[in-house]
Amino acid sequence: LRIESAELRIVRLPLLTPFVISTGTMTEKVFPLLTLRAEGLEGYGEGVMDTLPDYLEETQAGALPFLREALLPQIVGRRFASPAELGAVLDPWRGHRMSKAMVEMAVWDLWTKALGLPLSAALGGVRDAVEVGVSLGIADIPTTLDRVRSAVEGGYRRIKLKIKRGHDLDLLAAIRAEFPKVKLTVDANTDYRMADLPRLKAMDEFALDYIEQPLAFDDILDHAKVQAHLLTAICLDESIRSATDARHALVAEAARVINIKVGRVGGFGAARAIHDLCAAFDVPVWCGGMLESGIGRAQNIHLATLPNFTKPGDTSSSSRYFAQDIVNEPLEAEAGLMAVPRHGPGLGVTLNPAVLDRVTSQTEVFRP
Ligand code: OSB
Ligand code: MG
Repeated sequence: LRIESAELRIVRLPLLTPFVISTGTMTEKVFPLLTLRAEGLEGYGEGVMDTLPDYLEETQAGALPFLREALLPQIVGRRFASPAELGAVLDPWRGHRMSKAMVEMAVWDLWTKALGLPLSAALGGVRDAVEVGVSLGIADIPTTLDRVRSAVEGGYRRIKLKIKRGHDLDLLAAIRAEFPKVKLTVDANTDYRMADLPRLKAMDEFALDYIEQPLAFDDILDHAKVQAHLLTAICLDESIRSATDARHALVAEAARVINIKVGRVGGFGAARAIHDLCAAFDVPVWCGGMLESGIGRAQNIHLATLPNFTKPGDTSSSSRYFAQDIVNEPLEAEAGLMAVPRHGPGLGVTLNPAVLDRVTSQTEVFRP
């Protein structure tokens, strides 16, 4: 595959409902979208970095010059026989895994389109639909109860509640009173400290499937200390930025579950390596999300077909987030199952150019 050109857009999609987590509120999903062109084909990569470093360190402001000045000039005009050959270009650069993921995922899309295979098949996926749940932002208890009710009625396979210190135990008591049996998890997005151990221990009585990322994004050791005191499993999200992070967490027993986001860890190669490592440690994984558009959702769904994705992921229906998506194919869950998009090989979704142009705020094209 010779990469003939690259196009980098900044896309802005308004959210139907503001999404509130412990670190802040999102009212609009702003993301970079990379298109690579080769041999009459297009490959897509949706970036998950935010405008500000409120989830992890990487930002769009840092990613754009890195892509523009370093990565894309090393990619455009060059030949790659497979995504594995990208390591020589991507690996020498420190960090920036979200930017690297955009390039890597776009090459996987191109490569599998050239092979005529669904991306899931080339990855080694074993299912044609994946189990999904919902991630519910922070809201008052009655509003959250309404949202849980509608998600359960919609057939979603688990409910994840965003929590923060002081918005946790009362909320859980109220949800459990009405839904004693529903598969329930919480996500703190790093809001807790070691001193909050009693509060975290108090969550053991709510039969949660796991507590996601209670402590700091860069603190695996303290998660191991907390995990040793809890009956409930800890799940790491922000702390797992690479296969090395996953190895540290597994060896330290810092988590009994891991959330893999392909856009966070550097692409499908790294995501699969983390998946395999977790399987070797008998630790189940699930596929997280970052409120992605249809391109990022398709990336996530293909990844989640790998065998050790045994817990429901966060890729719920696109219509829960956006009035109109940038892809033509509806990505809607039915009875808690999201079908793998198969409109052609690769990611199996197609862009809607009219919608995309309307929501693009900036476009740059790169040629050899
Ligand atoms: O921690 O998983 C997270 C959204 C933005 C930033 C971080 C997270 C999330 C979600 C949303 O939980 C998952 C989704 O519906 O895409
Ligand atoms: Mg999370």
